[in-house]
Amino acid sequence: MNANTPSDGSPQPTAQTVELLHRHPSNPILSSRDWPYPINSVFNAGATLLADGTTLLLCRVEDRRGISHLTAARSPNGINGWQVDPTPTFASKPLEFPDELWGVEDPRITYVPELKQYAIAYTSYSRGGPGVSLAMTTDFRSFERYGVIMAPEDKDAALLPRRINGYWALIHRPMTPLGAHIWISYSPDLRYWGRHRMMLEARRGAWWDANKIGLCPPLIETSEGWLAIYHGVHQNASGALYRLGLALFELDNPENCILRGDSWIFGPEAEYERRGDVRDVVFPCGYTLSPDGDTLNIYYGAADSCIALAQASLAELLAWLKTNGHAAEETISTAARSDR
Ligand code: BMA
Repeated sequence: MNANTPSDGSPQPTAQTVELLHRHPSNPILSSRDWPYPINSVFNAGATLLADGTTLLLCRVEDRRGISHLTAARSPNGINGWQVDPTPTFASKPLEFPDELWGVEDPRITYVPELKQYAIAYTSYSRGGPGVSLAMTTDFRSFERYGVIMAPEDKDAALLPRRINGYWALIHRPMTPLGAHIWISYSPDLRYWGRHRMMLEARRGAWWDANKIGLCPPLIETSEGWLAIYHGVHQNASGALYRLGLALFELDNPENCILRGDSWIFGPEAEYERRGDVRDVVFPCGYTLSPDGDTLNIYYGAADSCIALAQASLAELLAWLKTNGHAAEETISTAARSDR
């Protein structure tokens, strides 16, 4: 039992004495003003480091019809000097892929060494609601689309970079009668998916992550487990508040949660996070790891209007989780008791 676990099982506040995610002074690092063609907004970007050290962001761009597409922006340092593709890099193709009728959103990029390709899991907005689609690429110029791999309503998906016990694994967030929880599914070939398991449950009641959670960037592989940065959506009288929390999962069995933090670690505070098309949203879809092997560069959409950067130490995130986290059953039983 963790030092913070209360003896009577009641929810206890955990002290957050340190800032774990540090906003970059250049924030926001990209907005509609930087775009080479007219758009409404640019936010929720997938991220990866290319072989030559270039940071590539695959940005969700909402056009002036309300339909989103993805456009690549490249920078030598991941902060400024962005070269934005002059036209949409990955636009929906509703004639060939009807599930993309109302656009493509919120990409998560995973480099897959076995395939020597990048996998992009993204939301395809169909008549039936948002679903999860997959595309593969080597260069972010041409793409092989696999189409919808998780039927609506489902989103917030990312592929793991390697097979788990012989199977590819996808994290995603289906809406089910049980609620909006994080699930994992497995596939032998990236096309046919099964063995669906819930891996992290939204809490209930007054919690910051009650009722609706979703994976943010792809899971981060560490020697201690897969680290998840996930969002919780707190509904209150003025709308929804998107904040971020941490959880850690077993390396060889990622559906098993080792630790989950009780408090959120990052929430909307800066002006560009609090005001925009959708107020009070921080929504990362990608990260890169700096050459020091510890600094995470977390790229997040702010207020559905621009892209910002926050930096964190991987070692500090893990240390925080060890001190402030609980084993999954303890958290779930605490949540179960607290919502009665
Ligand atoms: C979520 C997603 C995100 C968006 C967020 C806040 O449901 O659709 O794309 O940033 O809502 O509007």
